[in-house]
Amino acid sequence: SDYSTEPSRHPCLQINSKEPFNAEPPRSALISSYLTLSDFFYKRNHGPVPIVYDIESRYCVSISGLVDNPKQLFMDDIRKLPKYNVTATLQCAGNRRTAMSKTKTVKGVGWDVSAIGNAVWGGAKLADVLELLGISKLTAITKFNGKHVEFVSVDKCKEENGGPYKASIPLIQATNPEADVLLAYEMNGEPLTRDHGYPLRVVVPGVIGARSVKWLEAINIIAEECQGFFMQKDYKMFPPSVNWDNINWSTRRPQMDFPVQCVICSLDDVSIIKPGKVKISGYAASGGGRGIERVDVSIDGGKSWIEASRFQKSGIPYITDDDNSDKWAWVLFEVTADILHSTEVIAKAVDSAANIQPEKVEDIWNLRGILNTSWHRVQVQVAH
Ligand code: MTE
Ligand code: MO
Repeated sequence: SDYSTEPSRHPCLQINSKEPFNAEPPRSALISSYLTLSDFFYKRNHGPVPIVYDIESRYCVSISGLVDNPKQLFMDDIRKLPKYNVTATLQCAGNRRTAMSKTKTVKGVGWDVSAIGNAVWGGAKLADVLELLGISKLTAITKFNGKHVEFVSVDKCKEENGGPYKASIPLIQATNPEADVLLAYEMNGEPLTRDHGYPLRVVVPGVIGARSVKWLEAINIIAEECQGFFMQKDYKMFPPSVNWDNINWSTRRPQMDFPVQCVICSLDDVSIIKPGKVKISGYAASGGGRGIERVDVSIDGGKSWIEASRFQKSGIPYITDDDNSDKWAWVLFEVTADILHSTEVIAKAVDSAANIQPEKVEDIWNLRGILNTSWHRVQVQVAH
């Protein structure tokens, strides 16, 4: 593969893998604003970043498969559809993998806590695109029951033996306007950057990042879920008893929604502080459009808990699952506590379906190191 035409990146990023490029921002960048700037947004690639030419005249997405009239959509056709701005958090299923690996080694690129970001994605709704082909939410139930929509990229990756990255979602989700699945050409009001999928990417809100295919080339309506590597041989959740000798990939479904997550970003794994008031802040997010009901913080290793305040847009109080809250987006949280002795600080969240996080990473250990949503713990050492 050829990595000679990679885009330039912000020097603050911590590089977890150079080729393909995988990098995350420092923790502090995540809580500096509700929307993550694209420079600071984690980058998770499986091959070289493709260069897509002739955006206005030649670049197009072909839509085919189980449809009577396949179609080619040019950028102009996509821009002509109603434009939606959806604020959605994208999180890699491998976020916090490095911490899971400390229990027992897992396979995969290491990530600290910043394989996550929150952006306003601008583009057309996939539901509107499919409507152009005569596929509505209703026909998805009647004529196309159980079918999937496959997204195929331009990039080439070794896991697909040099073929393109791909993934699929159920057609019923793709045709549901309320699921807000986008073909996005903008991120935070600017054209997508090359790292994030220029000129066009899929954004599937509330679902692990792996399904939001970048550099979109084709959409296929297919009878069953996509048979690609990242759907069938990766991004599946296994119990701790499964290892590389006894794994049977076909026994598990591809992971879609992400579970409730919460991370402290104002402190490092180990921080040395002066005794006194400490601001503890970070992010919490859940999948499937579930809001964050509560964030609990402990400054005594989990013996007692204080409720943190939650917010999205500053100044506006966050109300869980309210019409004015961004349902696909994270909340930032904040609490100030008096810390006088060295201790363990912990944060955990509850989502609007009352889902909670596992206490110990050991209980959810899995060989691919995905979905580490265990209570986030940091050590604070008080220097007198
Ligand atoms: N799409 C393509 N074409 N190639 C990829 O390597 N990586 C996926 C997804 N879409 C990937 C892709 C994964 S695993 C994640 S977590 C997100 O893109 C990361 O998106 P980002 O780099 O914009 O943060
Ligand atoms: Mo990912």
